[in-house]
Amino acid sequence: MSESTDCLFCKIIKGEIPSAKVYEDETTYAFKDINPKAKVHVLVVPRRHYANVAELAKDDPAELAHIVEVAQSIADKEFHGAYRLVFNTGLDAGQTVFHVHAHVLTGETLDE
Ligand code: IU
Repeated sequence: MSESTDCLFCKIIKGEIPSAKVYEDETTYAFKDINPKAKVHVLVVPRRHYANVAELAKDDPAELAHIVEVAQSIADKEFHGAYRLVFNTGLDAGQTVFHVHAHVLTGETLDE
């Protein structure tokens, strides 16, 4: 599925809801999380709508690899390449927005 009309992150990607953009290219968009859990907390999302990382990995593994590259480049800039990458998957794992997103946590030393 390429787009979901009720999806918050689809609306952010289209500019219908404002966000603090960090990076964008043809396939991928990155913006600051509104409730940061680290000094730098960025969400990296594919423009195409996939509900979770498993769907993305199955349908477009190159985009998943690209999301990791974008995360790496953010951390290279913000914190000498150190970062935590989290994909919450499923309600019981804390996923609240069902448009796949990588949480990139960086900018400071993280607790274990
Ligand atoms: P989760 O893995 O689905 O729980 O992550 C959703 C994230 O989206 C969470 O960290 C929120 O703070 C964040 N977020 C946002 O950045 N902007 C929004 O308008 C909303 C949620 I709603």
